[in-house]
Amino acid sequence: MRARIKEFALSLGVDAVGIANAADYKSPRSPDLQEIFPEVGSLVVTMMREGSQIESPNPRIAMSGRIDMIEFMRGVNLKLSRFLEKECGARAMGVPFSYPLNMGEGKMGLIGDVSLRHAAVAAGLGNFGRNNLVLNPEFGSRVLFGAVLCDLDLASDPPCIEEVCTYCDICVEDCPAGALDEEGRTDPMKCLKVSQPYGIGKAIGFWNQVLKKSPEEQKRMLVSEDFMSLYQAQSIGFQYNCFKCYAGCPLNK
Ligand code: B12
Repeated sequence: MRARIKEFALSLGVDAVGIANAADYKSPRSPDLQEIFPEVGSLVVTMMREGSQIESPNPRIAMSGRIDMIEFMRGVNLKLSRFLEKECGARAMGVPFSYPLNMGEGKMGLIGDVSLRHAAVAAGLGNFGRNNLVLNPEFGSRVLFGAVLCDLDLASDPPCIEEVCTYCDICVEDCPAGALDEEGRTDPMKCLKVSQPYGIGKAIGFWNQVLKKSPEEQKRMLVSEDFMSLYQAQSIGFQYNCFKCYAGCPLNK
């Protein structure tokens, strides 16, 4: 059955697929998988290489490549879930590629319901590098992951034992926010400030300013580039303006 599942996933156009038994998924800060799906047995983890679009100095072109990837991976999740349910007699649940995220206290959108990096490691698709991203031996760090949980009890693929990252530190030097300075940890606030300039922090600051201004100044603020950009970011979802911690990774060349 695992061969059929993998063959189907690859036929959808993903670059690689791995399987992890739920017992091998270990992500200490993430919620238990059983809280999401009590009968969970395995994770089918898919991987897609990101294209050259993220190298564009034009942030809209770079982000548009990411939006296409999100749409594509959402389609993969749906088709794979349907395959698992119709052809394998399983129950299946797709994992959000990025969002929705739990915005509750202590989480604040920084911890996914399933950690796709830890899922990828458990499915043998790679291991963590200096940039705290999961690197794949064939494609390097320019890869994104998706996953579907199912109640089949499948064995995990063999772990990736080879050290993929060369610890050249180019990712650390390339990070404009200094978010990777401490080894083994990404500073989320430093990262967010640069990578999502029209994220929630900017929105809070903007509306705090609006409240303090005169009616005339408020009118001007509502036609400013800042407001228009916030409006756009809110209508299309999270918007990344930075891809530098993996775009310059020499393993992608
Ligand atoms: C929230 C989130 C963020 C937050 C918080 C990041 C964080 N510290 O986890 C912010 C906004 C900062 C962020 C930034 C980015 N993200 Co993000 N993000 C997520 C999301 C939605 C949840 C992550 C999560 O649950 N983290 C909380 C827990 C799991 O982290 P943790 O327990 O603290 O574990 C961390 C450390 O302890 C350490 N770690 C743990 N075990 C080990 C083991 C070893 C050996 C080492 C060295 C380190 C290490 O690394 C972990 C990650 O920092 C995932 C999607 C998903 N559902 O997984 C995408 C995801 C992780 N993001 C991704 C990407 C690509 C990015 C960005 C490049 C932005 C962009 N342009 O796309 C940057 C990269 C920043 C970086 N270099 O770390 C990809 C990563 C793909 C990959 N190849 O690994 C994911 C998986 C999305 C996807 N569908 O593919 N992200």
